[in-house]
Amino acid sequence: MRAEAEKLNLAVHGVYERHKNETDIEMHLEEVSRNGFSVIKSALTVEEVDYTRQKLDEIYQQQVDEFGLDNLIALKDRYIVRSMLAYDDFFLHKIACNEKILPVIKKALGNNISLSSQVGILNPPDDTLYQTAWHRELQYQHFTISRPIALQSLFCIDPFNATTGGTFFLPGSHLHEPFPSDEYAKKHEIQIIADPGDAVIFDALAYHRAGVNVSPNVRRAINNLYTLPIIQQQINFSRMMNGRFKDDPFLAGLLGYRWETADSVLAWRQSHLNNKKA
Ligand SMILES: O=C(O)CCC(=O)C(=O)O
Repeated sequence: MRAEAEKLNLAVHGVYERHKNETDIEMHLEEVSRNGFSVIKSALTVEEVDYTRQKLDEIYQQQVDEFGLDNLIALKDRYIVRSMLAYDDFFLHKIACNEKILPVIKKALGNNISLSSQVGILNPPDDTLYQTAWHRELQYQHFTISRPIALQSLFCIDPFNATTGGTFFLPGSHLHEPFPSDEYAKKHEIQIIADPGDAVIFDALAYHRAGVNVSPNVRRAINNLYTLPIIQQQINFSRMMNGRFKDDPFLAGLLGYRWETADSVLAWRQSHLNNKKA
C-alpha cells in the first residue's frame, strides 16, 4: 500500500501545509482522524476466520444455555456473544491483540490501554438487530475531542456487503457533537464492503449502525472497544481471567488488572509502593 501511495504526487496550488504518511499505520490513522474509520485487509487468515466462526457459535450457545433465550430477548441481547477472550485465548491473542490491528491502536492511544468490551455479533438473516439503530459506542456522549480516547476494531467474520447487511458509517461524525439530520445521514452513510478476515478500525465517537441482513446466512462480526484507562470497562476481564496474564506488563493493562479501583487509602498506597519496588 505504501508503494502505491509513494507513486502519487498530487499537484496542489497555494498549499503550505500538507499531511504526509511514512507508514501504513499512519495512513490508517489519517483515515480514522478524517473519516472516523479505516478498513484493514486480511487481519485474519482463512483458517483463523473458520476457527473464529465456529467458536463464536459455540460460546454463544454456552451463553444462551447459561442465561436463557427468553432473558436474552428481554435484554435485547439475543445474537450477541460477550467476552469471548475469557473463554478462549485465541480471542485475546488473535483478535484483541491482532498483529495488524493492535499497532494502529497503540500508535493512537499509547501503551496504557484498557479493553472495555469484546462483543461478537451474529446478525441473523430473519430478524433485525438492535444495533441497526445509529449509535456511538460511547453512548449518550455528545462531545468531540482533539485526539481519540477510544477506538474500536470490527472484524468481519462473514462477507460484509449490501445483502448481508454490512455496517454503515457516517464519515466525519466523530467531529460533530450532535447526530446529523435524517436527510444528511441517509445521503452520506457509507456501507462497508469487506471480506471475511478484514477489519474496520474506527473512532468510538463515529456514528455507525448494522445493516439489515437479507441474505440466507448469518453475518458474524466481532467488535473490540479499546479505551484510555480513564474509561471504565464494561465487564471486568481481569476478574474473569482469574489472575492469568497479570504479570504481562501490556496485558495487565489491557485486561484491566492495573486500573482496578483500590479498596482503601492503605491498599492504594501499598499497591503503588509494590509497583515502585518491582
Ligand atoms: O453488526 C454490525 O455491523 C455493527 C455492530 C455494532 O454496531 C456494534 O457492535 O456496535
